[in-house]
Amino acid sequence: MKQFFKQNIKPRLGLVALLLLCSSGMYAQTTDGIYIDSAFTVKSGDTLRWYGNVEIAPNAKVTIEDGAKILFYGDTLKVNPGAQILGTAAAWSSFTPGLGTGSIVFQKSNPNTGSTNQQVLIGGNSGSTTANTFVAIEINNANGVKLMGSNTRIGSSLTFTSGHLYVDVQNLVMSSVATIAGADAGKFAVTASTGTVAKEGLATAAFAFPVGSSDVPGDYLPAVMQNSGTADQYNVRAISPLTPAPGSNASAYLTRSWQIAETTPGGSNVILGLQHNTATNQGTTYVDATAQILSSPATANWKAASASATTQAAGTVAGSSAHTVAAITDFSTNTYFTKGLAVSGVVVSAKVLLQGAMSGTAMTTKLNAPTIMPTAQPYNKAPFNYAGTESVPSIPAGVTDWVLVELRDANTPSTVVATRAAFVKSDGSVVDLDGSSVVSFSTATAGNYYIAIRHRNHLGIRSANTQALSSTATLYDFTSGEAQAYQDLAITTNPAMKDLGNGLFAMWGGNGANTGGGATNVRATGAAVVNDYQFILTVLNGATSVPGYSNADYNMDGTVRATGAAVVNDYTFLLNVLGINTAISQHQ
Ligand SMILES: [Ca+2]
Ligand SMILES: [Ca+2]
Ligand SMILES: [Ca+2]
Repeated sequence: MKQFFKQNIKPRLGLVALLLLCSSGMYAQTTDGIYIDSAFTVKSGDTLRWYGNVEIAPNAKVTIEDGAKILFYGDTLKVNPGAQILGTAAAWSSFTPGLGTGSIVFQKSNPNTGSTNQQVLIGGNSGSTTANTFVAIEINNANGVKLMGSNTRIGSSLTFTSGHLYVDVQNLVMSSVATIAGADAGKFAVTASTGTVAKEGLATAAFAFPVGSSDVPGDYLPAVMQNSGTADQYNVRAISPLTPAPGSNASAYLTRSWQIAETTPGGSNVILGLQHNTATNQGTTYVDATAQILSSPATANWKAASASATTQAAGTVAGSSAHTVAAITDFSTNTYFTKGLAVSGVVVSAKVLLQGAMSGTAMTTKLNAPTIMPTAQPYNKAPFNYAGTESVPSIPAGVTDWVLVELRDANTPSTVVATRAAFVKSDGSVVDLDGSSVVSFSTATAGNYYIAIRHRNHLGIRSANTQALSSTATLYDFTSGEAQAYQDLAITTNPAMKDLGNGLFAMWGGNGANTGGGATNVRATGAAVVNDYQFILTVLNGATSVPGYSNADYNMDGTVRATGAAVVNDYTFLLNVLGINTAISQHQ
């Protein structure tokens, strides 16, 4: 950019030359560049015209008195860090940067050249609240103005007369008292990249962030905020496409969203109004009348923004497609907002026991102390082939192992509607990744399902009947009776679960050979694919014992063995599972 200026600034006019042009009433007709490197004032009532590019030096002081105006017809206006733009010269020692009505108007076409180029504003604001603050800016260029190189801060006002302000990767920062006027569906701040419109010290006075997309004309997405909590700076951008993905109900969503950040996390009490226009892309089943404001942190699914998220009112945002939500307290957990129908989600609260891990009336946690089990879900291979990305930084306390939880279709229970990897704890409770919550299926809709539980070396089970599932948890306890699990009457050798004899029922263990013909039964004889004893020998590969997380570790103590005392011998455990039977079969 520096090179650009060096090629275009000729001659460099100093204070004397500019004052001469100004005071003489003969406005510059040249399109040559102008370099301002000292104090310079536009008097109240005067209108100055700049036809070429302008650069304001770090030590320059440009005063635009109230009622004065600079019409900028050049292509690029650059303010260097350290330069001062002042609203009044009345009190040099006590001025407030940026306050006043004197404005710089970005205007095209250029009467000398006919240029209608988009103009560039390099605002030179490094983040300081005082440096390089414009008093007032007006945009009157059909091709708009683009921010480049640095942020632009405005002390008093921004006026849209014609054309957009393209913030690109910069921030347009409005002071706590600055206002924006004239924005509508034809002229607004385009936030197509990472740049935002920021408002300092936002408090109870409503402020409209005039953001939008330029993908299609009229795609104007203003957000209005009022904050009765602790005043803070908020940065807002409208983004497209929708981020993050909303899950399976994507067609019911507005395909635009807003990203809102606060500078100091927490302490907000914000009423947020979001508006879109008919030009805005909508999902094929989006219905404005029933839409809610939804929110999401960066990586989760959308949910209703708060308890009052269904509140719909024109409220602080004018227009037919305005929605409002109140009492948002924290923008670190509500980063993204959109409009649509919330996915209510389904939760499963279940209790199961694994025969191999039983120790008295509870299960061991030997795979978790020290941690032998993986921190990522292990069901990404046959026969499960579950591609879920469930993982944790560390295994929560009390966890016995990973299990797979499935929602099965109410009419065709072999059809899996939704799947989650989750943990089973020593008391049998099946919990989500935090080690305590019920298991969430965030993209499933409320309804009747069979609940199925599967494990890597135990035979799977499913509920005897369908369960009415919703976002409200109801415990389904498989351990309390044989009839809790579906019983396949064609299987006569064994019931669906092992009767532990102490009033508890558990999933049958010993199923290390769990693919092909061996997937749904436990055996200690026969061809290798169905022979769960042969599976142990294959894992041992001649060794006496193999430590680690293995499907051949039937008693779940962290070591595979086929010899030795009964308490450490996985083969002995397998024989105990079988009892007098040649095979134990799965009822699922
Ligand atoms: Ca805050
Ligand atoms: Ca098997
Ligand atoms: Ca073992």
